Amino acid sequence: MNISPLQKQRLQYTPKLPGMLRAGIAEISVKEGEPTTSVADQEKIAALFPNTYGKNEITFVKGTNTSTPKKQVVGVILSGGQAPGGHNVICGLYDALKATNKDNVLLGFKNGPAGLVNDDCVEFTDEFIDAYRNTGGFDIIGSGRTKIETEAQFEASAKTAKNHDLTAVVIIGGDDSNTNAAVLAEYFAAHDLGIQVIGCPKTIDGDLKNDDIECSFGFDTATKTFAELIGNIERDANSAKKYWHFIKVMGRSASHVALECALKTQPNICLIGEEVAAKKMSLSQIADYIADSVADRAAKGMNFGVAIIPEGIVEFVPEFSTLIAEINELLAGEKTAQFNALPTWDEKKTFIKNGLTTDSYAVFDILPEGIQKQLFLERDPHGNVQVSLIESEKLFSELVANKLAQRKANGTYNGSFKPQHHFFGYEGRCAFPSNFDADYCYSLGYNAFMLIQYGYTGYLSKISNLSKPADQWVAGGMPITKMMNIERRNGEDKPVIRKALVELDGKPFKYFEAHRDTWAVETDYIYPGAIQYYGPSDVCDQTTVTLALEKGE
Ligand code: FBP
Repeated sequence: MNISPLQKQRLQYTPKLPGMLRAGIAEISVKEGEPTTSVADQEKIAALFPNTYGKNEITFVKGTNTSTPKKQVVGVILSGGQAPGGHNVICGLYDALKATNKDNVLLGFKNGPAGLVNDDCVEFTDEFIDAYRNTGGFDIIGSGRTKIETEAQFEASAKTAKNHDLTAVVIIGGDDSNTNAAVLAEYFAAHDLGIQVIGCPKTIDGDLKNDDIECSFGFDTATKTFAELIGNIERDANSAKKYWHFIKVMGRSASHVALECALKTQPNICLIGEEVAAKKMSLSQIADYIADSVADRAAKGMNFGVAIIPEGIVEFVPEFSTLIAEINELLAGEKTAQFNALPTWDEKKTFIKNGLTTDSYAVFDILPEGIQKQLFLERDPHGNVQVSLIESEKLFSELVANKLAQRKANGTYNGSFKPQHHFFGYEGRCAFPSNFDADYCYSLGYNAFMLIQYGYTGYLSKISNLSKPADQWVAGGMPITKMMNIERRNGEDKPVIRKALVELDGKPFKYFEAHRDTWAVETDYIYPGAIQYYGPSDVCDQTTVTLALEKGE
């Protein structure tokens, strides 16, 4: 196989482990901490997870390994969207498993949780694993978004586990997948199957974090990749001095990715969905906010700029969410066919006008026609608007153009506004993991095996103290139920891991808030450049600005 010189080098990279995991398997001991309770709805969560709720937090320490020797057959699953470092979780898991007992077996279930349900797996060997060390992507076994939630799926999973004599399953995923891990752990425990389940926190979106989990893996590499591209665009904007760049970045629900990119690059504008929702901002207010920066800069002779837009922004705009809900109602059931049968866009618009409330139609009416059509054409299998496909970078640049045209007409603006559009998401999800993600992921996997070896189930592999050098990281585990609460999902109360949104009183947002007015009118860009894998530690090993600010550094 032909591989790039960088990949060749990265295959040789030795990921760093937390200090307490470095002495070798024989010298990893466990220290039990306090019993845990869920973040909310304690009674309900305890009732739903009678076998796995309330367990103790645990930390690994240097000391004699007192785990019971037993042959382990572990299955691993990659779940949900790709995130840099997933391969290293599997490598860390494999290395710890084989170092404990060379007869232990690691199976990779293919294409997400469906691989466990359908019994589709592969056995890892040294040669297989070695080809994926420190590489990006999830192609080692593929990923998928199937949820194991029906009785039939649980039974099929148990059957697969029995077929292979599995002793444990490791699920590498985001909030939904780890919720699933907790449910599966409870199912296996309730049926006395002797199969443990351990989760690992993954998602580039950064919204799986809390007091225990300092960050999800992949966030560091993805934001570094996007920030490199944004910095390059800033430099182009500052060179050509003729374009305003509207850059949408991934992050389906929370705006952590946008905020981290802004902290790294100091653009003129960065929208934060959580703030838009808290201030109940309308589309028109947001457009005015951006137009103010465009006009102020134009007045200083700078007809260029950079605006970062989080992927999930429109769902945070209250009037837009109402519009989406009304459209979903309007096209429910048979009405989609009726709508599709209308031959012209004008007739479709009349149908829409008659079906929406006056307020929602007013919001619909100010949208560019391309976006209006997107709202009715791009629908998911349940008939709902696919909000993530809305080109919000184009939506906002067009709304801003309209505002500027009005300002030009009343003589308050006299600049030139030429927008360019970008969407960064897939560009960052499979990058070679940064040293941080390579080390963090390998540690998460290695640690997951230690949790298995010590008999824990329903736990998340936890590595903390992450803003410090790796030898000071702390390895341990936390019951997944500790992160859970009850939320309404598809009309039902469900136990789920609480998603972490950007906190408006948190240090990262406060820092951004204190500086953004200056960034809006000055050209105070930072150009982060490409991720560096070799060289001085302050260039290669530092993690995110978000984490540094959260830790007060
Ligand atoms: P996860 O939550 O599964 O980690 O995925 C997040 C994400 O990368 C989002 O940022 C993005 O909206 C979504 O996946 C895209 O999903 P898909 O790969 O199905 O297009």
